[in-house]
Amino acid sequence: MKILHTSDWHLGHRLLEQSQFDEQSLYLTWLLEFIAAQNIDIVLVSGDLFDTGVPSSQGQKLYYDFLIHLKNTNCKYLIVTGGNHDAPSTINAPKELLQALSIHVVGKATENIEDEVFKLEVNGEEIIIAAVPYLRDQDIRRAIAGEDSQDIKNRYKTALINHYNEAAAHCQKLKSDNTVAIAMGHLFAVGGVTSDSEQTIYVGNLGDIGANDFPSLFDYVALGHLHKAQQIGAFNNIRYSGSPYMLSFSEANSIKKMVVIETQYGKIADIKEVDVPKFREITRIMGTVESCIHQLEILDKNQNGLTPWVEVVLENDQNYSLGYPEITKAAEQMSLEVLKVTLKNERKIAGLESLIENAKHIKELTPIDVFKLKCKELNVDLDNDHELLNAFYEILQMSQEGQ
Ligand SMILES: [Mn+2]
Repeated sequence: MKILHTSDWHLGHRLLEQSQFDEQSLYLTWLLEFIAAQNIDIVLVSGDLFDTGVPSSQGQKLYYDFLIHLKNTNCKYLIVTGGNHDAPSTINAPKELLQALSIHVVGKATENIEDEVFKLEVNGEEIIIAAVPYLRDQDIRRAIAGEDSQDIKNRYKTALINHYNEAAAHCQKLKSDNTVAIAMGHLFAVGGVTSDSEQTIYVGNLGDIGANDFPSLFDYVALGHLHKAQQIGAFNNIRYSGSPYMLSFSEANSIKKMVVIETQYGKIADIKEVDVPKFREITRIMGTVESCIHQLEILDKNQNGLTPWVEVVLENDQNYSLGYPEITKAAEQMSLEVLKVTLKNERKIAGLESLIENAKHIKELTPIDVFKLKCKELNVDLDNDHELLNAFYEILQMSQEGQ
C-alpha cells in the first residue's frame, strides 16, 4: 500500500497580510490529482492543518472541499492530527461525522492512548498508525504523575517519550509480525547522530526529543512542525515532510516536498520524496538599488503562475529613503509585487551589547544565553513562553545546519 505523508498545510495562512488562498487552493487541487494518479491509499497530515485556532470560513471550505473530493479517489483513509497552530476543538468538532467517512482526526492527546491508535486495512494488508498530535504540556502531564518531581526541567521531555512509549506498547498489542507501524508527531525533533555536539542545549524544559527517543517499533515516523522537508540525522525513516508551500521569505527558493511510503508484505519497501510544484514564486533578492531593480526585471520576464512576491533586501550602504521609492516605483510597472523592502542589517544590537558588557565576553556565552539576555532586556518572560523558546531553538538549528 501507499501512504502519503504531509504536514503543515496552514490553511488560511497569510504572508505579510497577503492571502495565500490561491496557492493553498492550487496545492489541494494538485494533491487530489496526485493521490488519484499515484493510487495513494492513506493520507497523513501531521499537524497544523489550519494556520490559526479559529480558521477563516475560506480556510475551512478548502479543507471540507478537499475531503469531499478525496472520496472520488481510491484513497481509503485520511488521518489528521492537531498541530501547535490548531485548536483541538476545531479539529475534533466533526470527529464522529468524519469517522463515518474513514477520516480520523486527533486534535489533542486523548485520555486513553487507544484512541490515538488506528488499525487500518487496505486490500487485505494491515497497517497501524499511532496518530500522535502536538502534545501540550497540560495534556500529557498526567503521564508522569508519581515520577521524580525534582526533575522539573526534563518532565515535559519525559512525558513526551512516555507518550510515544505508551502508543508503541498499544501498537504492539494490535500488531502481528507482518504489520507496518507508523507514528505521527508534531514536535521539534533534534537531529540524531549528526548533531550530537549541539544536542545538549536543546533539552531542558523544552522536551524536544531525538531520533533515538522514538520507540523502535515504529517503522516510520511522520513528523510535522518544521517547514523544511528533512530527515532526522541519519534516520531515513524519521522525517519531516515540510509545508507544501512557502510560509515565509526565509523559505524562498526552497523546494517543497511530501513523502510517499510504500509497504509490501508488512515491511516498508520504499520511502520517496516528491516535489510539490511551485504555484507562486516567493523570493528574496539582495543588492544595491540598481541591482535589485535589474533582478526584479528578470524575475518579471520569467514569471509564470501566480503573481510573484518579492522581498528586497538592500545592502547596508544603500540610502533606504531614496532606494525604497525607487524600487516600489519600478515594481509598479511590473506584474509582480514587492511586499517588503529592508536594509540588510536593520536590527540594532546596541542594547544587547551593553547588557553583556559587564557579564562576560560574548564568546563565552552560548546562543541560548544571548537569547535569554535579550529577552530579559525586553521584559519577555521566557519561563512562561515555551513557544517562543521553541521557535528560537528551531531557528538556531536551521542556522547551524547552514541554511
Ligand atoms: Mn507549522
